[in-house]
Amino acid sequence: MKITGVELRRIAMPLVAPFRTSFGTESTRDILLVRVVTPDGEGWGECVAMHEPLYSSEYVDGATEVLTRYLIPALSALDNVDASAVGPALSAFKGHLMAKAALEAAVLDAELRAAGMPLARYLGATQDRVACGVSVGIMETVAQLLDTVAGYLDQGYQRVKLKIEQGWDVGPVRAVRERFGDILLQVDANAAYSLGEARQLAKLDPFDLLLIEQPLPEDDIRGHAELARMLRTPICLDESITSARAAADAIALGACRIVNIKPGRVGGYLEARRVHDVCTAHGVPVWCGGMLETGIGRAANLALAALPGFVLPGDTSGSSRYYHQDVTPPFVLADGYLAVPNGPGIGVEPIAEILDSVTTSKQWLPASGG
Ligand code: SMG
Ligand code: MG
Repeated sequence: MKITGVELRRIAMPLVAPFRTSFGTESTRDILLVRVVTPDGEGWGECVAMHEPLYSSEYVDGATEVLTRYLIPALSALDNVDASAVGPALSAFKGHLMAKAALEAAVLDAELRAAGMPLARYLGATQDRVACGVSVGIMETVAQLLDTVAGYLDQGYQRVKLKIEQGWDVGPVRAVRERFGDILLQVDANAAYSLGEARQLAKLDPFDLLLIEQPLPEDDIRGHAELARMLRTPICLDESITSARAAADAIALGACRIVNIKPGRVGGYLEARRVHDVCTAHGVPVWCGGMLETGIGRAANLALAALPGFVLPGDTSGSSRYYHQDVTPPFVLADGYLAVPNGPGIGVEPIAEILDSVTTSKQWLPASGG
């Protein structure tokens, strides 16, 4: 297919509650959506970059700029585009994996809708529903944390992930373990610690956590390998895993025993599947991460999370965990699971009136001759 044009749309989505991590607090999600239009139909992609470059180097204004100036023109110039052509067409431009992923996702959605093929089937999914966990932010008090966790467990979430940082690690973990018994429990540090704090992190060992996610900086693979030898709790990498090759390296070096897969972080769903394949071949369990997506990104993540290597519950929570009103029909938890969409492409459509009501800006980039 030839691209007719691409629409970039910014939306502002207020979160049901502020979400605090070691790198900041998010109250309204500033999201860039990509709509690719072709003669055979259109497709949607959600960019997971955040408002500021605090989770990773990417941020929404930067993603918009690189898409507008480089990525979309390069792709729009091609006579024949499908999802497999996106990576090669954009590979000359370094980095910007989240921006690339959003564009590839939109092309893939358009291609699969035109072919009548669900994304889950295209990726090789083996399940029709996905076990869901929930990620719980840093709170003012432990009492508030316990109330929040209790509420999520009541809703059926099968696993709880606590965000940690210095001063909010062993105490909250102990409190949650003591109050809720043998629930599936894990923590995420978002790179807040250094190797010198290994003894503090080892204090988490008695609490039988499923994993500790990204304790050290993104580029510190050797540090994670050393830390792994000092902890009983398995290390899971998130920020560090930017490609299938990065996953292979981290596994070979003993830096992680589990991998969090986020399609945006690795440059798209095709690379995400390759990360899954590498990990599965090494016997490394994976799970699907989250970036506070709307229903558009969520639908696609559920398709990915239905692949056979996703053996741990992911950060794929129901729409109500994030937003009072999602831009798609809401994803609702049933017995701790979300159903994998089975319509063509990502299997859901944004609701035009809702989308318009949260839109803060819109830009149409026609392909030459489009
Ligand atoms: O989508 O449920 C979600 C959020 C999951 O904790 C989550 N994501 O490092 O894994 C992570 C964070 C990144 C985003 S924090 C604003
Ligand atoms: Mg993480």
